[in-house]
Amino acid sequence: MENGNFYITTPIYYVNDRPHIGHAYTTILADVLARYHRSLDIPTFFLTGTDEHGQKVQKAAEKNNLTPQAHCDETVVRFKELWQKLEITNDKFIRTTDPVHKAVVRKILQDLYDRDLIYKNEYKGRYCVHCERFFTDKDLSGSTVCPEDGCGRETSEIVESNYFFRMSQYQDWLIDHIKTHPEFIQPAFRANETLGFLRNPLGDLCISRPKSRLHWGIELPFDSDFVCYVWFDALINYISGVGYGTDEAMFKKWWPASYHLIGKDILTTHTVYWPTMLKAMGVELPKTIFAHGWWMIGAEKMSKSRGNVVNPIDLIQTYGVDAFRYFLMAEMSLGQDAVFSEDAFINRYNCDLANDLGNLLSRVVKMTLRNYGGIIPTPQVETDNETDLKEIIRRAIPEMEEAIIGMKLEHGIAQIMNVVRAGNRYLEKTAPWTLAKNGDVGRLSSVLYYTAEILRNVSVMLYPVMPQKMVELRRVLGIPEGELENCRISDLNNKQNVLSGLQMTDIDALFLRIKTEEEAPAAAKPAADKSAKPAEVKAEVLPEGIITIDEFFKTQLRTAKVLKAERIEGADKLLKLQIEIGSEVRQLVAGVAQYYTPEEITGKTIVVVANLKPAKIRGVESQGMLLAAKDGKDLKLISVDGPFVSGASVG
Ligand code: ME8
Repeated sequence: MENGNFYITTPIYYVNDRPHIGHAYTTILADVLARYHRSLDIPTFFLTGTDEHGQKVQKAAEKNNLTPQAHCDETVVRFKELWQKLEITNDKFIRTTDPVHKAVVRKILQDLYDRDLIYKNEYKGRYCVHCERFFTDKDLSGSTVCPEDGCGRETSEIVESNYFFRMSQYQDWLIDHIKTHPEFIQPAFRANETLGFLRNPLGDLCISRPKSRLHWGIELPFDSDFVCYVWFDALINYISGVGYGTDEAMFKKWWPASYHLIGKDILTTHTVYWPTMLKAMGVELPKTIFAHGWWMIGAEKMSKSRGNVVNPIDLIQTYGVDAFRYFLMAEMSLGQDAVFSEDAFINRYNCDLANDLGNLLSRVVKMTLRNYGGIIPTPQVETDNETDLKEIIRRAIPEMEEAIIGMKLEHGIAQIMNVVRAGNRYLEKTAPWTLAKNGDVGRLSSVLYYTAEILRNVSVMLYPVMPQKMVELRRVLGIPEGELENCRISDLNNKQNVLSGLQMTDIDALFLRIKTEEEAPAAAKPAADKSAKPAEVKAEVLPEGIITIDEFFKTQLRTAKVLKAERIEGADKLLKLQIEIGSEVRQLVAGVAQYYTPEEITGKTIVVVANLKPAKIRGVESQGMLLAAKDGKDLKLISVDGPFVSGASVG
């Protein structure tokens, strides 16, 4: 954000494919990041679009008896409609068949040709039609099948004249740029992959296709017998989409891009072809190319060619748009692969959304309706409980900002869910139902007010992830219509006591709990969205003692930092610990006093079960359990290998 602005892009997807969860993921991720930046008052531009030239489109159009353009016009709708359903807020949708884009590509080609950075030569090599890539003998290492990850199709030998971009001359410069700009390729291990690729001599890049073989592309301005290679054309969308060559003021405003979000499958094109192309054009490089991992089905990448894709529309219809967005964002650790399963989806939905968030809202609404006719009271008597709670909320805001800027979105979301859980514990602890029974309106007013205040803060912080549901939640809190979508994180700290006097409305459930077959074996489980069909969840019979991965993940393991430890009088095996889990501070009682002194354990980063029902141990409340390995008389705490944040998920 050198110019103070935030410009984010997704890959432009092949218009031929039907969008699946993988495409939806990158686009939702870009949308969530764009929305967060807007909510921090940072001028933001978000570009997505479709890649429409090349052999695959030409072939598909021929098969359907359509011109390639008519075929693209028909298929692009799949993406546009899905993005609309998913509430994607892109500022522009670029198609590589847009006349403006085509003109920019031709201008760039002509300029590079005029400066002898593009030349003609005869080419002999093997070609993969599917990937539209040439491969040298070295790339193929003796084989004839396409080496692209997940492809493996037979390549064919080709001899033809073509135009080449002098990419090889930028090899040393590129290596140096990557080494001196650690933020350029993220996560860092992906930079190492590109550097590994650059250990071999970099060849020049074939940037043309003879029309005799492929006519569906942008014609080279200096030779009408050829069209431009689809990747050379496609990458240019990132600059043509923000005014390069047509609107200098716009280009200056948004370029260099803050993030090109991509999947790890297209790392080389983005971290080798694209920077060298920009260098040749004399254009600054994007600040960061961020390659996320893959959604997998079992051990395989989800992809159309493997025939294992999950259609986002089915999930949206069954569980709703926001639950789908939430799951994708919360489940994948940015940069790593993640396995998709409907069981994991339901599990997360039930734990986080129906139980934690939904229950907190239902409880406060019911209590406020019963005791105040739904009008949120003004807090009267405050205690340490409120001070602690306010502190939890206050700390969550910068932590969320940090998570966004550090591209640790799932961590930021986990922190917000910790705030929600702290809200539920606050209700348990302060027991407003007892306060109401005893007529303690001084305390009751505060408890209901601050629970609503947690929900208001959560609604702002989760709005970028679940825009529809957070608006619904805000409507229930009585926030005026005009302010329902006014969810600016930058305003959160400034707005205090805004809820008193607002009229809450009743709600059945913000997220209806989904019953799994284990809970209701004979009955079909109700769908989250009343109008939608229930999803299939099949109970699997497992050998005794074996659990599924989803059962394992019901246990929420988190890193925690021990802030303070003390002995418990009369219990020589127990220590009372104050631990920090992300933004939350909890008390834990642990049977480790014979192995660790309070001084030894303080400061350690340990692993705890974070979703254990609180229990009283020797009259002292314990909100969770730490993990330790025990062998006879020896006990050692389970910890992480080196310094680490608290609140991170373990698993
Ligand atoms: O490569 N998991 O387009 P494409 C996660 N047109 N993300 C996935 C995924 C999966 N299983 N499958 C696909 C192209 N994606 C070119 C791009 S850009 C100048 C040209 C996402 O339709 C991910 O972002 O094959 C991946 O990089 C992209 O879709 C590939 O989309």
